[in-house]
Amino acid sequence: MFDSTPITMALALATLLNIVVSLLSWQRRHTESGKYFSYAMLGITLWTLAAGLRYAVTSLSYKIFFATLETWGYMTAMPLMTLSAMSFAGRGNWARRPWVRLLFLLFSASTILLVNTNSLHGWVWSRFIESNHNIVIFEHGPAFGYIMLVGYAMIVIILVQLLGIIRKGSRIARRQGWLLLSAATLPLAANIIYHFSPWSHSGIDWTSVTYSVTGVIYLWALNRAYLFDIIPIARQQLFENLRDGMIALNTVGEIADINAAAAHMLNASPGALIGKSLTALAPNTAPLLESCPETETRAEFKIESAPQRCFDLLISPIQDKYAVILGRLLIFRDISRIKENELRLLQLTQAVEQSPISVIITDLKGNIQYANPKFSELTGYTHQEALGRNASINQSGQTPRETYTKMWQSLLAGQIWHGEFLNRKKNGELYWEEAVIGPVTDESGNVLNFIATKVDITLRKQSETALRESNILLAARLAEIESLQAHLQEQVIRDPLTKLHNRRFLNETIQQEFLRAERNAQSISIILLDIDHFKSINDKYGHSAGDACLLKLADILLQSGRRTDITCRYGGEEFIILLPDTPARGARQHAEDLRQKVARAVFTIDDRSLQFTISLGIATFPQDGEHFTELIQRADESLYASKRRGRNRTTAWADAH
Ligand code: GH3
Ligand code: MG
Ligand code: MG
Repeated sequence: MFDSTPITMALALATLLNIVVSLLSWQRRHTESGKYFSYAMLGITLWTLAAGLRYAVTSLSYKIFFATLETWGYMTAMPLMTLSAMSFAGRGNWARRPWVRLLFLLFSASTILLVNTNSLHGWVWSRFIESNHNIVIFEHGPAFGYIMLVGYAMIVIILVQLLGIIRKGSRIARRQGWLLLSAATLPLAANIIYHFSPWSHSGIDWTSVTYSVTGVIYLWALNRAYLFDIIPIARQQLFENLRDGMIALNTVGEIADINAAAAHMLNASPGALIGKSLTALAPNTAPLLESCPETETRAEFKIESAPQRCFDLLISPIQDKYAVILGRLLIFRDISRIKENELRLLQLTQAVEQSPISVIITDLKGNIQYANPKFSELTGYTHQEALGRNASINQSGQTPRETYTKMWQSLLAGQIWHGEFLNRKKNGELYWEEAVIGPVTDESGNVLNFIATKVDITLRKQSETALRESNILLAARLAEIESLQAHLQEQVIRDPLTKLHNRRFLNETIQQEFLRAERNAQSISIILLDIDHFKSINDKYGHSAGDACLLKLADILLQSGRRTDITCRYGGEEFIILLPDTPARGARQHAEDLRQKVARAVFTIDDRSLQFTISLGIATFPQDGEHFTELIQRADESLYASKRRGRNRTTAWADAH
């Protein structure tokens, strides 16, 4: 009943292969194209199985049954294979369209229907001619052309999709495209030969037989070329799009693969660099590549360009699963900016470390996160002691509360604060510091830290205080000197006993008084007076009693005069009164008034009552003389006239002459 021929053997092998391919592709069903392919492979398996059985069985009716079954498999596989190719070529949206699916279903269903009903009409196979070697030639009816046309149409679609992939796809996809194309070409060639060559009537359709080879290609594609597997594509994309440069070198140091970023760094396209020796392109990589290929090496290398570029390079071995070294993978990252920033940071850090100004950085609560050496030098707290402690360790309690209140107000408002603290060192010593405290903010304006820069201003403060104190002292001294000077001046122009102005004062003022009188056409009178027999008072009562008389007389003179009168002790017990704007008559009245007051006055000295009299002489400007010396002279003459006439009297010069 069965006949095992080479062709049945080949088909058995193809079926076996197709089962394996079906199973393998089932694992790739997570991609759309993989899913269609997996279903299509079931159809192809049915096809090759049925074809094998058709050639094996001897009975004609079985042969026709299996030929019908072959069409089931073939017509299921073809549309699914077309859909797979479409989605593989990125036209998955077409494959998903209902009308496309309906069209495929119609073609398949109509074909299967025609084949299954062939016994009724003979449109597909018109005659079955039994040949030798258990071969039956199926004579084709008119509907066979339709079935062929539909099959070829689908193959054309498949080929177009594959050619599209080969033309535009990624490297991996192109390779897979070529594999699928070669897999599709073989059955197509066999089919064309079967239908259009002179041997077609031999009754053997080699199309299904070619699946023993096609199956191997599929196996290869699935296993080695990652067909329908997204992981290698994803990895390839990752490799291509990575900003880090990546180069795969083979064992002799030639570039086996290079991504766009690496090619860009070497100023060439990836295609132009494949196969080139890396050390020839970038000689400074040579020393790094000399390291043992099994070990992972990390290094930094520089490219002397303007500006200089710096790379972080990781060289790792590429090994297969048997630990055979296939080459080396170089991953490098441009760290020029990082290096630049590192250098800037180092410079700034050193500037702060070496600063003659103390610098601390605190968190938002004022806890010290960094303190520079100057801070330690100034405060006595070492870096370790200061870390984590609150900046208030320096507070002395002598800085006004409102200084801190204002400081926090400014800082929390994101502003820089400037002010002075009276702080305390670790050893308890007080010191003044001038501080500038500013917030550190991120891009969004959130305050992260505070930076305080502080200068010791103790010396300045001390000299300021000393200066202030000496200023106060100086001012006091100055006031003292001024008062002394004023006192001295008074002493110069006053008589120490009676406190009346003295002769010196008279000499200084009399000229002005006379000028004024002259200018204002006013009279001015001079009264000169002398105590009568003063010698005998001194003799009788003692010198201090004489002094007391002088004081009493001075008192009477002051009490009686006008504010504008100038009363001076002229010498001994002689007094002079300058009476501005006073004519002779007024002067005489005043003189008489004085004389009488003195004559009436009774003093008590040492329980003894005492009285004395005075003699007075008057001269008046302008009638008695033009110049004051002349007038004094005349007043003196008048006084002596009073003395001569018996004392205790007044004489005006005009009366005497
Ligand atoms: P006469 O009436 O002529 O003026 O007689 P007199 O005694 O007053 O004579 P005279 O004017 O010449 O004498 C002045 C005396 O006044 C001499 C002197 O001892 C005395 N005398 C002068 N200055 C002071 C003084 O400051 N204190 C006292 N106690 N006596 C003085
Ligand atoms: Mg006298
Ligand atoms: Mg006298």
